[in-house]
Parts: sequence; structure tokens; C-alpha cells
Amino acid sequence: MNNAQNDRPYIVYGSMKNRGGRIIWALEELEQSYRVVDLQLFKGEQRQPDYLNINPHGKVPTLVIPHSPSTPTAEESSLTSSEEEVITESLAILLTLAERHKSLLPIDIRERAQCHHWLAYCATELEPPLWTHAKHSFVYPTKRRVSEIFPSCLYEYQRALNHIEQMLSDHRSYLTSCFSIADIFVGQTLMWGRSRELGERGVLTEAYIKRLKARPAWQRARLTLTSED
Ligand SMILES: N[C@@H](CCC(=O)N[C@@H](CS)C(=O)NCC(=O)O)C(=O)O
Repeated sequence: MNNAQNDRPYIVYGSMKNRGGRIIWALEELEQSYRVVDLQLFKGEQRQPDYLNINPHGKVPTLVIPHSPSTPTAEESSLTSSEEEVITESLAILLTLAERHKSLLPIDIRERAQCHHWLAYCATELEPPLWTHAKHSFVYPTKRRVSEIFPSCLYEYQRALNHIEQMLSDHRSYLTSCFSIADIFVGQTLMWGRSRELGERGVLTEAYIKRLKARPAWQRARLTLTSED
């Protein structure tokens, strides 16, 4: 593996157990070198001062793009400046990586619009009920948890799952004409819901998840989990 624009590896704070998986998977698809820093979220390592200096929101994932020793050309973005770059928010990181490596985004303008659609759909429709359910199940301290919210979460999540199943009926292998960051974002979120045994996925969605998990890059990303995970 290499880092086409930089001699040093990317640094990913996060892991395949959380939204860091989106970034690790993308880096594997891009065949980039990277180092994983797996913060122990349940021990509150994301709220330690050293990490808050990197990501003041105290969340994972965070991507650090190391200092590039080469002099940037005029047309290169500020991402290749001599300063180390820190990007947070998994969607922003995926977009940054795709743009930086000119990959994992459809070239055709209509297909790219579809890719944007799925990124937006995942961030605003698919993930929120899943995340709200998780927060009120085990993320928040007990006194902040409101179990009455669960039926609404499950209703919204199922609605989103049904929509995805319907949209997959066009016999495409992926959400757009080629594999893209939309498949990583939506796919990782579907795998997350599946691992928590929430919602009922249709046969097309199950086949889609199976297809994603068969990708060599996803298989390699999974290997970053240690035996303790
Ligand atoms: N919108 C953010 C969400 C980040 C997020 O909530 N990450 C979780 C792990 S998947 C986290 O850091 N939880 C620890 C905490 O909230 O203290 C993203 O997509 O990057």
C-alpha cells in the first residue's frame, strides 16, 4: 500500500467497531497506507485533553493527513500544504479522501448527483434513528436515557430500510453505476444496524450487504480488528 500524495501514512482515530470503519474501509479501497488509533470510547479516551486538542468535539472518527514533505503545486488544494491537516465528521472525511485521490465518486454528473443523494439520505434519514436508539440504549449515562423513544426510532429506521430495498430493485450492484463512497457510508450504516439486530432488511438489501462484505478492501479493513475486539 502507498500514499500517493504523501510519504507518511494517514492517521485514523476510530476503528471498525465504530464510524471509524467508514474511513478505514475507504483507505483500503484507495490502497493508502494508514495507522489506526483505536480510542477506548467506553473509558472516555475521546474526552482526554490530548485528543480534544485534535478533535475538540471529542468524537471519532478523525483523520489526520500528515505533513507533506513535497512542495505543493499551485493547483493542489490547501490539503497538501505543509501543515498537518485534521478532518472530522465521517462524511466530510469520505468526501475529502475521494476528492484527494480522485476516486470513489462517479464521474458522470447525474450519477454523482445520485451519490450525493445517498450520502445525504444516510446522514439525515438512515443513521439518525439508529444513532438515537444507540444513545438511549447504551451511549448516554443511564439518567439521560429515554426508552419511550425506541418505537419511533424503529419506525423511522424501518422506513429508511424499506426505501433502500425499493431502490435496490433496479438490479444494480451498487447505489450508483460504480462503487462509491455512498456504498461505504450507507453500507457501514446498514452493517451497524444489522449487528444490533434492528429492523428487517429485505432480500436485496441483505444481498447488497453480502456483496459489500465480499470486497477485498472491506475484508482487509476488518483485519484491523484485534482478537480482543
Ligand atoms: N457525525 C459524526 C458522529 C461521530 C460520533 O458520534 N462517533 C461516535 C462513535 S461512532 C463517538 O465518538 N462516540 C463517543 C462519544 O460520543 O463520546 C460522524 O459521522 O463522524
